[in-house]
Amino acid sequence: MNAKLFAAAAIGLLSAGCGKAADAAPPPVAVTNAWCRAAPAAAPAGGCYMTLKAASEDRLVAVEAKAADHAEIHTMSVDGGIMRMRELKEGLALKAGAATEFKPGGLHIMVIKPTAAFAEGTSVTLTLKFAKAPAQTIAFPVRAMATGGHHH
Ligand SMILES: [Cu+2]
Repeated sequence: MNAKLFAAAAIGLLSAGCGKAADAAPPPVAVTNAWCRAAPAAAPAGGCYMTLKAASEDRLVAVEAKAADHAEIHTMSVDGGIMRMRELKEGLALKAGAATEFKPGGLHIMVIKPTAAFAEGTSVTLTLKFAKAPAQTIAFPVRAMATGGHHH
């Protein structure tokens, strides 16, 4: 479905919610491989990653961070040889049954002005909000960049 149509449909459902019993909420979106990348205490922002899989078409609409100013959903792309990040202000569409991977160099959650350092062994609590599926609050363990994979 077209993303804009989908968003409009979701808003329509919300505003039509009074009066009759709501349809049963879809099952929670499966969240796996959640982690945040370790960063120095003075870092102005930190990156967190995960894999999302929704049973039915949905949308990640927002992420909330307790111990930070706020969090944003970002993509990263190479533009003229320069890596650029862009905020997905309308969230991210999730296709039914398809895994969406957030990873360094691609989709990520940007935690802005964290109040505690992203130190290995700690975790970062984020709440994922979806258009249809119930919100989920998850502790993202902090890890150093994975070794053995891609090196810069
Ligand atoms: Cu970012």
